Amino acid sequence: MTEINSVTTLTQDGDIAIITLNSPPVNALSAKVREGLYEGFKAANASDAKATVLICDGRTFIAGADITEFGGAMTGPSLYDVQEVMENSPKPVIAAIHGTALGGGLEVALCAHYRVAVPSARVGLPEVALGLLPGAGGTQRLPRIVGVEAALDMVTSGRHAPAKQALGMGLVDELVEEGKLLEGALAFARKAVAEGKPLVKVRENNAKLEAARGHPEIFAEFRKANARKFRGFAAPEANIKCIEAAVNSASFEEGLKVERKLFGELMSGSQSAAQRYYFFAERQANKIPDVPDDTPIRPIRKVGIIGAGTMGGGIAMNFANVGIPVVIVEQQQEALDRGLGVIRKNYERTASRGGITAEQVEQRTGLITGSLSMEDSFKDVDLVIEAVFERMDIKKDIFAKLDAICKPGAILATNTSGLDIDEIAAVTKRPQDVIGLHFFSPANVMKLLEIVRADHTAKDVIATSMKLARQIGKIAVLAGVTPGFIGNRILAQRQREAQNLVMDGAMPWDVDRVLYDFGFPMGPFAMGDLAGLDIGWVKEKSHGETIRDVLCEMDRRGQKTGAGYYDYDENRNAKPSPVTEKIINDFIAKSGINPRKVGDDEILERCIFPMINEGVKILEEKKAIRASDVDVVWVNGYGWPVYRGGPMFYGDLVGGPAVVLKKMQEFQAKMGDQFKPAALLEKLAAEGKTFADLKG
Ligand code: T1G
Repeated sequence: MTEINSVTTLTQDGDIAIITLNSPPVNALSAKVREGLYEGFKAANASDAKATVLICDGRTFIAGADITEFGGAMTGPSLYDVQEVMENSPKPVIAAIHGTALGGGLEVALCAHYRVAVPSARVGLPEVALGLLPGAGGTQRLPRIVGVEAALDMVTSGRHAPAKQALGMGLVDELVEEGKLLEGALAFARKAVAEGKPLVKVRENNAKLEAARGHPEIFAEFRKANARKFRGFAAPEANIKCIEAAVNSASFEEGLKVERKLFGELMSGSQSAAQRYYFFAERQANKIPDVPDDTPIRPIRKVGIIGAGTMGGGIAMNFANVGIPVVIVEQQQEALDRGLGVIRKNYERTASRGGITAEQVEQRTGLITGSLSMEDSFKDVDLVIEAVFERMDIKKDIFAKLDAICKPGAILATNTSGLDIDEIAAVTKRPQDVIGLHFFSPANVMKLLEIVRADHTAKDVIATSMKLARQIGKIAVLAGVTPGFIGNRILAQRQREAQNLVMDGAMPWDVDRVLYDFGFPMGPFAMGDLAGLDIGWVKEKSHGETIRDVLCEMDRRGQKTGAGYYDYDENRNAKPSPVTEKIINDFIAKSGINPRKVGDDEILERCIFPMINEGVKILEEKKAIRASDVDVVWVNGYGWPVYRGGPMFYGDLVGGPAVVLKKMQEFQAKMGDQFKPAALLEKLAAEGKTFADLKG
């Protein structure tokens, strides 16, 4: 065995050379790994071996370039150098893939002459998720193997294709037995030598490109079909342009030049900086400083849910989806039947779209049972999640009962979206077992889970909840007990200003347009119309005190009544409403305010900057662990465009605490203390710090 460097060894099995990488956690293409590959292949090429196998130790094949090195000075051999010494090897090179061959990892594998994989492996070019594109020939080699349409899908979706599918697309040449990757790769190498298999250089396969040449409609249709999905993002279009260049360029090198140019542009842009920041922010959110990774986990084998409404039903599906049985308790049979019926319909709809099989529908609905009695059903559950009306008295009554019914060690969770969990926990004799699990509607779809730590919540309850969140496919963020926790508390700032902007003269559709153009899926007024303006509205108590009251009194309750802030046509397309405009103007006139022209910049800053300021307050009060957690909440739970990183990252993008402070002070002077800067914001500005430095 030759140790090429600290992460690479070269061994030989008979007449086959084996280059093994071992650079945890994911064999990313760091300078060390590139050096090991380059020197390893030079040595193998010069040896008497008849073929070379590239394989990785640890949990995965190369999962891409080392993102932590981006923006730093490049040292040692480049990825191109590595690819050249592989592709031009005088003997067959076989890449042996397990785990995930992603990004630069797949681009390296595409420079091997052959690829074998275990069935559990996945391959993909997910650079678009980092606001980038495959910058090591991936956009030029991939379409040469899988064709233009499949390549467009893979580089713009960033999806990880299962090995079996990759085999079907020609990305992998053979599947070998699970757990026997090296043996399978060596056998393939020996067969290649024995049969004198050609040294296939993907870069020379032009057939699939020629088939697409002269068919620009392929790209036009793809752009049209995905315009809505790619809205605001720079990377997808750059990826498409690279595939187009692969088809239209006279040579591989020419296409590679286009790829390199567009890669550089994306890499130096703010969108990729935001998306790379976000990649690590999501992984940081898992880490709770005072809850070590080895904190014991309570087993969750059975879950109880109180309430079969929209939230309860959606929450139940998350557990059934991963094979955990759930019992839902309701007060009336009719409500229970309705709730279980909605769950089945949701699964059947997913099955009708090919998302799951009919058998899985039966399997999952079979795991969800109903009951009218907590006493009968909750004695043996490991976790109960209460998902009933947002009324403190009801929740306290339920938790007092749960305290008496549930076994010792059961976790008692509430899905409240902002009530005081310490007050709820105080009605039990086991506040250490009480925690907030705040799901977002639709709970079976939305990725975010705000896990709320109350004063007495035990560390193993937190650790168990964080782990369970990953198990059910959620991105969890830990929050402290404060009204509205992280997400809703910040949302209240934007909602308040949206309403105030209308009172100052902006129309609802102006505010919505600015936030839509900023990148949100929709603005607050369109969102209100979608959800229904009468949520929490009580007809008997309504006396036209707010614009919403007036709209509801006129039965303009949103999309469901064909009118709300907007007027809706039969296809629910919204258009600004002269009726609403008159209601607003009358309302303003009555309130004695002089309306004025409100510019787009003011709309944006008045909606966004108070959100950043509130994020600072939440960290100041230690209700969040780090600034990036606030961003993970908003990107995953409230539609903040990931290519702007999140409210705190955006704060740094627009110039940092000093800029946000100055604007808040301007607004405070003009409009009042609702814009009062957080003390910590003043401190950050004074110390020249950034929001990214902020820790709770
Ligand atoms: N670079 C550096 N660190 C990485 C990394 C990477 N590419 N991928 C993962 N990590 C770290 C991660 O931060 C975490 O660290 C640990 O590994 C485990 O990750 C030229 C330009 C591979 C599917 O986009 O999608 O190649 O928190 O918690 O859930 O064209 O990580 O433990 O300290 O996510 O099992 C393209 C990114 C790069 C793949 C594993 N590649 N990674 O998921 O573990 S750009 C990617 C993933 C590129 C070229 C271009 C996932 C995973 P820590 P994890 P996981």
